[in-house]
Amino acid sequence: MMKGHDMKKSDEAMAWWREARFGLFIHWGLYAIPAGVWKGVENPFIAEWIMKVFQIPVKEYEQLAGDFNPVKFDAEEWVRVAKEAGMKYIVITAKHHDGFAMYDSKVSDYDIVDATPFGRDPMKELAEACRKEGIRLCFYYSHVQDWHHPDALGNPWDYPSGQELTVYNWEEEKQKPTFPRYLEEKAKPQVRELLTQYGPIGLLWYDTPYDMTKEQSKEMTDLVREIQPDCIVGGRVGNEVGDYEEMDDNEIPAAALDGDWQVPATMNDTWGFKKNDHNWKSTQTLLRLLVDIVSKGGNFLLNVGPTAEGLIPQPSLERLAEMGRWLEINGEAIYGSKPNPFGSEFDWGTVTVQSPDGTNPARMYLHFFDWPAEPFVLDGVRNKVTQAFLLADTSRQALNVAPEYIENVDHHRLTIDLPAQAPDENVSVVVLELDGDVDIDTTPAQRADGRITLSAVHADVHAAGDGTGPARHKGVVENWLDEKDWLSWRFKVLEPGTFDIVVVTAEGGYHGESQWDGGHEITLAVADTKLASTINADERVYNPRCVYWQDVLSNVGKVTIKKAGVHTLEVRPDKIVTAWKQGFRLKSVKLVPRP
Ligand code: FHN
Repeated sequence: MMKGHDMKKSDEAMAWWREARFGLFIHWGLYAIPAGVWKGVENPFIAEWIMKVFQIPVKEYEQLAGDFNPVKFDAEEWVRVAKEAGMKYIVITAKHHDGFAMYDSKVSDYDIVDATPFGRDPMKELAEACRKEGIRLCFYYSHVQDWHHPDALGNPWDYPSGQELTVYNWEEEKQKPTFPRYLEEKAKPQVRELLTQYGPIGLLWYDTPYDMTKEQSKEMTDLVREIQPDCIVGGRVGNEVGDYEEMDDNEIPAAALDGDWQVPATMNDTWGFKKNDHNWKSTQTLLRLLVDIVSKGGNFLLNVGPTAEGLIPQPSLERLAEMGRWLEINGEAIYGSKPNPFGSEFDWGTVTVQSPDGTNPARMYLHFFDWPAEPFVLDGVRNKVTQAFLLADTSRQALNVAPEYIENVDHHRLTIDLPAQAPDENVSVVVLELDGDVDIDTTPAQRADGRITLSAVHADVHAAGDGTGPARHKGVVENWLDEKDWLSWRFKVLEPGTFDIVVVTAEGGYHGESQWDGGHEITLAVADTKLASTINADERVYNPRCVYWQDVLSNVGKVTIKKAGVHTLEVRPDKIVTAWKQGFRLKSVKLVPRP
């Protein structure tokens, strides 16, 4: 049995978080005053980084505290907004990288109670409001970067460290020998305050671990374990010693993943308030992100950046209210749900599941982003469907479901008759009640429209090289650096014919920056045909599930498959290009029938 920090949270301690699925992130601090503009110059980066972007000296940035008076702040109102949005927890910046404590700290006077005319402790007010409303309060704490502290990371303009740093090269930022002093004198005592002054805290959300040693990450985890054993430790404590995995900002994995994980996401392109950022995602986009993340087994932590007056921006309020209205009707398909049992993404939407609890049969929820014009065909469900209806339809009018078994390829297919009109313009949910627990055949199969998608999650990975990779990570195969490694899929062909083959690779990056490697040379083998090609960006397709990064399509050639049945497709690289260290990041191979 593992001990201390090596022991992940029990299922019992994670239960509320798995049930919750949707939380509110709040980035609020002194940076809300400049709101993205410093001395008339626009900050091209996220609002809360303004001090670093303009290398504002500590003495000058500190002056902002004297002007911080968010008299319109109303903790009860913020909690009401979260609750009405259908959110179950709030994570708020108790201290961001600028080092300013947004609560009453005895460790440093650089805090909202001692240094501002406001003089109130918003965390205390939020803790009370959350308790009343049954919302879990959680704290964000920047445990490595503190631009106000001479020993912490991130501020070489006031406290030179000998490193030549630009704003954006944080991956290369290294601890100074005095860093442990910051941990002992500020970070740990402040985390202790946060865990002792505000009652039970749901989650401690550390950030930007940089080059924390494993021992240091464990110390920050142990601190939480010691004071509030039930408090979940966020994945960005570093070195994988948190209780769940935090995805990169706005990054959504390409498939359902095992384990607990979360996506922190912006509503526009900033976390802290930026007066000139009007690039708001629509409610539809946000709802689809929520549904998609939950269907892959994750939590969605959606951000707002309140103003220096203490108000959540109106566009955020509108979107949250609309999401709440959708959840009021469709929440059954979200809260505590299990991930898409098919594993990979569908073009039309996605799937969540509620499993039997002994009395109820399993329910499968089909979340439609695109409402089908024709009867909808779902492949691979071995269960009998006992009932089908629209979740939004309170009369529970039955939908007709016709099952079919295609014997020669051992394939199950359901055809569902749907009304002409989608019940919801954003996401419409169809409920399939099953005869028992979900029983899905995940062997990739040709769909009714003739297409075949072979996803990375369903590939057999052959680590024939030095044995270190490639690895399935975040729903793609990545870290594919060794040309001896290869992938294969077995898949069912129902209607033989000629297919165009397209290899889909995935972009990565930070805040929309594209990191994508092309130029890999591969040989693809299927049905006695071998196709040699180079992975190029023949087409880039907007990926609504991962707004900031595109799917990059590369045409490989065509193949004729003459017989129905189970076939195999192999992808073997001849040359891999590795500019971004991730090498060949393969999401899927698509076979598209020729007309
Ligand atoms: O640098 C921070 C950033 O300001 C923001 O707080 C995000 C939220 O996930 N975390 C860091 C970057 O990943």
